[in-house]
Amino acid sequence: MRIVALAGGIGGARFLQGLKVAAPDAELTVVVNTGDDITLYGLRVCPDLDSVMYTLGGGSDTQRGWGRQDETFRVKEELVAYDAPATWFGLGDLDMATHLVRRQMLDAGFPLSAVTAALCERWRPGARLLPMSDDRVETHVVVDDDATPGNRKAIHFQEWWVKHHAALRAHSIVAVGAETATPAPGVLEAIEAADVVLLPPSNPVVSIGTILQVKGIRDALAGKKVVGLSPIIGGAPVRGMADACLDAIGVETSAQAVGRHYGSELLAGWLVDTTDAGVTVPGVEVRAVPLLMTDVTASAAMATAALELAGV
Ligand code: FO1
Repeated sequence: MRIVALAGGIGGARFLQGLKVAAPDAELTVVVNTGDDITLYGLRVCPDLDSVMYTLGGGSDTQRGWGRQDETFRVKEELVAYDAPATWFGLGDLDMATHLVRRQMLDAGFPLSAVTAALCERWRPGARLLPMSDDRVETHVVVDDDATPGNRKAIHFQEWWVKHHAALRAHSIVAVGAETATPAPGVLEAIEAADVVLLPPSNPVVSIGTILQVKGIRDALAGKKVVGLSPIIGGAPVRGMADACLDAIGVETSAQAVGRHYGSELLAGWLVDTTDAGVTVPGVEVRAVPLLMTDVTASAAMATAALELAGV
């Protein structure tokens, strides 16, 4: 069976661990959001690609959800001592090697998809990881500019998410570059060949939503069986701050609202948690199953339920 998943970072990575257990013989391709990517100190950091790669490769810090296990932050402490900019973003010492290799390959002219494949030679995630695009797409958030009251400014998503904990009201969220970006090599072909496409419980706005903005991806999904899993349980995001993102696009933070936001154009099936049993999405088959990814067994059960709902 050929499965394609569109994934963001932490929630997506956790679900994919369960999917690998639920469908060990499936050919799995993961199309990963790159809108969170940020350039710092000349290094290109790709949080979602790295979260998926480390998590499926067995090297992630399962507590933090991002970055490496057994990580240290000595370089970061030195950057703080130099009062360097952006030290609010915690670059770990082990993680740094990934960014150095990526920077070197990008500078040598390799596209992000080739860099990702090279990094996965080491981590062996047990799935093919594809960036949604080799073109630069960066999510920026429009917030009030306190320096000039009444004016607004756009800040990088990571600054909003990590430095400000998404506490600044987001007037809009813009995937800069999405309008001209093209899908990375293999993305459209993988979707075309898929028996099923899954939308893990990633952030529906800045992860799944960003991937869907890359030209051609939404159209490629039109003819496919797509099943999604709600990242919202009982009116709240399971982790992260998807509610702040949903507010920015005027979508209520509920399993029903997110399902309807994706809509029947995209979804054939929508899995909600048992807390949200009774949710309806016009034109979409909805089922209620436990959606808390407390461990890989729980994630595997969710993945099985999603594949069953897809009828594969
Ligand atoms: N998230 C944080 O909350 N604080 C950090 O300092 C931080 C550093 C970081 C470094 C590398 C990386 O790949 C991810 C990192 N993240 C951090 C997580 C990141 O902001 C999120 O994983 C996604 O961008 C949002 O899904």
